[in-house]
Amino acid sequence: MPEKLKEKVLKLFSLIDLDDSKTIDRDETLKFWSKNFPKINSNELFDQVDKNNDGSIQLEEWIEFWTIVFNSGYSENEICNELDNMIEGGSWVKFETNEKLGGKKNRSYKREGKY
Ligand SMILES: [Ca+2]
Repeated sequence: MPEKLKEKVLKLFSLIDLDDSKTIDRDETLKFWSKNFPKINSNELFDQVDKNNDGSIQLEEWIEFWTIVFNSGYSENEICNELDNMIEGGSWVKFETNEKLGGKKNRSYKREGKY
């Protein structure tokens, strides 16, 4: 990930992470978007980023998500503009990532319980 992009990714994280615990939870996203559809924006963020569904987003999970977005064909400028917008309190952007495809593929190859 380019350095300029990573800076913005980290900046947005630290703005949401009010108590500086290096994790983001729903209380924090609700506060972050308190004047801008807090529930909708929070749900959309957690839907996309909280891959292990534990209700909090670790810094590693956050960086991993933006790496996936960057690898999904969005330009650095596009993502930086959207991050700037969110840093100013703008709504969560639903990026289309290649994740779903990968997810399906993984599921069909799952061999749970076979061995
Ligand atoms: Ca936190």
